[in-house]
This record gives sequence, C-alpha cells and structure tokens, in this order.
Amino acid sequence: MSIEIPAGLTELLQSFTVEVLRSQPADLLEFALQYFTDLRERERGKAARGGPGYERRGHPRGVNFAPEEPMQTDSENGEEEDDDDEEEFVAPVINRFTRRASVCAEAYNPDEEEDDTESRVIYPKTDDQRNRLQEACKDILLFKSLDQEQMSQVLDAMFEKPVKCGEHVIDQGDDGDNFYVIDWGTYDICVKSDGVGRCVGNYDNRGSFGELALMYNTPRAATIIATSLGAIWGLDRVTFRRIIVKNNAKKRRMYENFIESLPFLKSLELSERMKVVDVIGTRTYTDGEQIIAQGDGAESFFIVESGEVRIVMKRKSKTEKEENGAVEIARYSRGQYFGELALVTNKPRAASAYAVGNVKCLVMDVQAFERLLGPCMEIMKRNIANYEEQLVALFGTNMDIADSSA
Ligand code: 1OR
Ligand code: 1OR
Repeated sequence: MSIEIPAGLTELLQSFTVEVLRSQPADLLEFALQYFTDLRERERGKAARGGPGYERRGHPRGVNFAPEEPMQTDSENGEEEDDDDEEEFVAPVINRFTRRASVCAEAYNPDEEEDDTESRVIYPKTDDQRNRLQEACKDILLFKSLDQEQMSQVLDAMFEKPVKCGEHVIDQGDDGDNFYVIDWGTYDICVKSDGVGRCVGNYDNRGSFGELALMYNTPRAATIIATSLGAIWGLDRVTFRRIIVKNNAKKRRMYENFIESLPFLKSLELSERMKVVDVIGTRTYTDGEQIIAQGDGAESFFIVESGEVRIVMKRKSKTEKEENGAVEIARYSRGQYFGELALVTNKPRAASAYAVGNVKCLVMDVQAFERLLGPCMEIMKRNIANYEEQLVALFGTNMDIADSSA
C-alpha cells in the first residue's frame, strides 16, 4: 500500500526544523505552537490579499514581495538559508531575537550605541528580488562608503514593501521606523509648516528617503506620499543605526577638515556642515569618464575631492540651427564644486563634465542640496552670474545658459 505525502508537508517540516535548529528554543512545544499559529495567520493574510505573491499589476519589472518577518542569525557569519531555488513557499520565522526598536529621541552617540552584533536581520529574497534590490541601491549615496560586508548586511536586512497610489509612506511628525530605497513608483515630498502643507519635491522611480529621523532621532521631517502604484525597500532602524550611522561617524572624521575648508560652505553652521558630510557619498571616475552629460536631467551636486574635472559645452545658437562644436569652459580641482546650475535653475545640465585622470567627487542628491545648501545659495548665484558674463565673452552672444543644451 502506498502512502501519499500531502503537498507541502516536506517543505513545511523542513522550514520548521531549520527554525528549531536556528533558534534552539527551550520549550519545543511552545515554539511549535507559536510557529504554526503565526504561519496560519500569515497564510490567511496572504489569502485576504489575493493569494500568495499577491497581485503586482502595473509593475514594469515584475515584483516579488518578500515575506513580512525577517530571519535573524546570531552570528555575523550566520549561515543564510539558501532560498534561491525555493519557489512560493517561504515559511515565516519566529525567533528569540526579534525585538522592536525604541524610537525615543535619545542623543546620537555612536560610541555608546550597543554594537548589536548578536542579531542580524535577514529577509530571504528570490534571485529576482536580489537583482532588483541591487539595482535600486546602486546609486544610493548613503551606501557609497560602506565596505562589502556592511553592504551585504544592509542588503540582507532590506525588505520589500508594496505601495498603493495615495499611500502615506511616511507622515511628518511620526517617529522613524525604517529607511526606504525606491524600487519603482513616484512619490511626493510634502512639508507642513504653520499648518500649511505644500509639496516641495518629488522622487521619480529612484532615490531614497527616511534617513533623517533615524540619523538624528528626530520626528519625521516630511510626509512622503505615493503618487502611483509602487514598491520600496525598507531597512529597519536598528540595522540602519548599527551600520549607516556608525559609518557616518567615520565619514565625519574623514571629511571634517575638508568640508571646513570649503569657502562656498562658509555660510553654514558647523552642525549643518556635518549634516552635509552625513548625506554625501563618494564616487570615483577614471580618465575621460563622463560625470555629467549636457542636456540630461539633474539629480546630483558634486564637490571635487581629488583629481581634475573638465567642463565642456556644446552650443547651438538661438538663431542658427547648427552646433558650434564643443568648447572647454572650465576646469575644477580639489575643493571646487559643479553641477549646481541645473539644480538651482531646474533646467537640464548646461554643460558636460569629464574626469581628467582619476577623479574622486563628493556627491549630494538634489533633495539634500535643497534642504541643506539654502544658506550657500547667495555665493552660488553670484557665481552663476559670472557664467553669464563668461558666456558672452566666449560665444560673443547673450543667451540664457540654460538654453545651451537645446
Ligand atoms: P525623515 O526621516 O525626516 C521624511 O522622513 C523624509 O523626507 C526625510 O527623512 C528625508 O529623507 C525626506 N526636508 C525634509 N525631509 C526631506 C526633504 C526636505 N526632502 C526629502 N526629505 N526638503 C526637501 C527639498 C526637496 C526641505 C523642505 C523644506
Ligand atoms: P550644471 O548642473 O548645468 C554642468 O551641469 C555644470 O558645469 C554646471 O552646472 C556648472 O556647475 C558647470 N556655464 C554653465 N555651466 C558651467 C559653466 C558655464 N562653467 C562651469 N559650469 N560657463 C563657464 C564660465 C567659466 C559659461 C558658459 C560659457
């Protein structure tokens, strides 16, 4: 007589066994009870949302949403479950290390923060999720100075969150729970002051938000509202502080003197200059590499840390249709900035920038630029007025620099 093994039984017991081995519970029966109760709740939740891997209509790249509870390992090198070839069934994980982060406004002191190496958050991911996550995080400036191990811990800890159009992902004034990286979708940044709310910017299918409350233990500084269907990757507060905030302390030590020495930042208070350091990322370029392309939309502002940058402008005159060739209009070296014009004028890049030899730049995203560099705007605008004069001298005509990309 053959005995039929019910579908799913092997996976169910395997996942349970893995969890028992990982968590080593004192009371096996109690653990099992909680494990299976939780599993049932999750399955019911899934069913209510329209079955496993619930509907992802409208996603341009096909989303797989992660399970909602992370695994946590008790060692830095804790073995990750090999989930790559697991299909639909991903068991929820209960573990003795799960704990809620407190969101009180304690002062920031990385040296006093608990190292927290004993708990590491891991959300298992499919290959597709891993690829999309890596793509989304590729240009996130806050991640740029992490070493490989820190980066892999961050990626492990991130979880996918579907977003509905109109959803408030973050509400101004709330405590900070997670940092978010955008996978896809558009989001408005709204700020309320004196009871009046206004939209001050937006994210278009890329970028990140939610770092401020976690970095400085302050209430959320803005409301983020999805203006389309979308998906974001969350990173919990504890992991964010353990890795990013600690790394920022190192970044401050590295860049404090350099940032202090920059004349165009002199209108900022010391604490504001340190906030600049907190949000900048570093990018390196090799000889001849393009840093900015004339005519492109602008998302970043650059400060040269080392090497030299050539600024080259191609121009069509307003009356004639032909291009007048490319002219080198400026060279920048350590301590000088570029890429501010398009951010200030909200126009495409007025010129291209290329690395001369190996170049390292400090890079800031447009939101941080607007949020932090307001007090430096006078100096920058004076410089922009100089561009206008140079434009006339170089091309012998008076045209709006923003038109040069036309
Ligand atoms: P958070 O943790 O405070 C809201 O939660 C997030 O919105 C915030 O982190 C930033 O990541 C993001 N002012 C404040 N927060 C901003 C801003 C911003 N832009 C994005 N966020 N300003 C933006 C200008 C484009 C200044 C508005 C006066
Ligand atoms: P962006 O965001 O437009 C290209 O990207 C950057 O080149 C620009 O910001 C400036 O930071 C930088 N006219 C316009 N942009 C200039 C100029 C410039 N020089 C540097 N940039 N002129 C040269 C003045 C010496 C006038 C045009 C001939």
